[in-house]
Amino acid sequence: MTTRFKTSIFAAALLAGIPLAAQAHPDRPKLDTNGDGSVDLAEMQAAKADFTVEQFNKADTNGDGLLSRDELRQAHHRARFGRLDKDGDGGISLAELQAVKPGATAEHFAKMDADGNGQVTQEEMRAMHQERHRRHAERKDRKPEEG
Ligand SMILES: [Ca+2]
Ligand SMILES: [Ca+2]
Ligand SMILES: [Ca+2]
Repeated sequence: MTTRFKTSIFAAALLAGIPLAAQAHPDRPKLDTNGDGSVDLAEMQAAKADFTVEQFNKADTNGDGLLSRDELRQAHHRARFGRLDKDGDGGISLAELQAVKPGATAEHFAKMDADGNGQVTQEEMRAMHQERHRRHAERKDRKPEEG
């Protein structure tokens, strides 16, 4: 039951991150309609009619015909990265970042660009997200109750 609940939450995050039409109902997003913990192509297309087999296969990294939560999350990150990486060279330059986030400064960029080569890779972006999640969790741990 818990897993199923988490999958729904996760589906919400995934759909929210994909700027295409045909999103599931925002109050009860449900990709995994048969509740087996994974999402197959039919379930994906039920939620997003324009989702292609090609997209599915790309997301299905282990090729078992199902998208696990992990695979969905990775697909989500990839999609996000792909939107930023306009020239598709596998790295996000400051200009590419600013094209999407005009408020982003060189300082922001430097924080993401861990190895300082002027390109933020998917790996660097993922590391940054993980770090942010971790710090967020730590902060919550440190202040169990306040106010
Ligand atoms: Ca799979
Ligand atoms: Ca690029
Ligand atoms: Ca870099």
